[in-house]
Amino acid sequence: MEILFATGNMNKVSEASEIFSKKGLSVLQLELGGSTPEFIEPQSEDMEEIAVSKIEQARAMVEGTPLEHSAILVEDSGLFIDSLRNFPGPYSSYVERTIGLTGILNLLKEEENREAEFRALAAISFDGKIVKAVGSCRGKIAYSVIGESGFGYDPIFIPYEGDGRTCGEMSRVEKSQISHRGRALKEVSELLNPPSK
Ligand code: ITT
Repeated sequence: MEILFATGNMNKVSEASEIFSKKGLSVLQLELGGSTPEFIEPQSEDMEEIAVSKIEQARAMVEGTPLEHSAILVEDSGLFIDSLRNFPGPYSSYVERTIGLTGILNLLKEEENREAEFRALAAISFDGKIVKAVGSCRGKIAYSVIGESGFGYDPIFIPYEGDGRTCGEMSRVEKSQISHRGRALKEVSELLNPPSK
């Protein structure tokens, strides 16, 4: 079975491919007419609302095309920093594009509490149903940008379940084992294809 991932982020597609391949499922980026469709993300603090809205938009886009009956995956994620009262949270994309990683480090310059959490909500629509799962990963914000792997906030996030390196210093496989997205995608893949008892 093939799953179409409605995302503009190829790093997410690679991470999902890695996880779903273990279930014998392949993941491809959803493309229509040779390009990745643009979604309107509702300004909401509720990740589930954002994910469901993306699924509805994607389903409407594939209607009447050869992809109409394909399974569609969406995922919404963000970085929630304790001392900033969960900022940037649902605004993580915007904040990354505007003030960037150094902007976040500047906001935390005098702050000793570096606790933070990545959260993800993954949802798959297939056969008229939607299955959803959440995942989180706790850690702390580094004092500088370290590492060139991954994407987004990876070079400033040190997961507690790691060995002190940032996610930006980890391989894709290492990150997926403990990451918010790894967990949400693994769970949603199990709901799709429950292990035989
Ligand atoms: P979509 O097209 O799937 O929406 P996106 O990159 O905009 O792709 P999100 O809105 O889910 O994804 O991500 C919100 C922000 O959080 C964005 O700035 C990402 O770079 C960042 N982010 C999400 N997951 C991350 C991860 O695993 N590591 C580092 N940063 C991450």
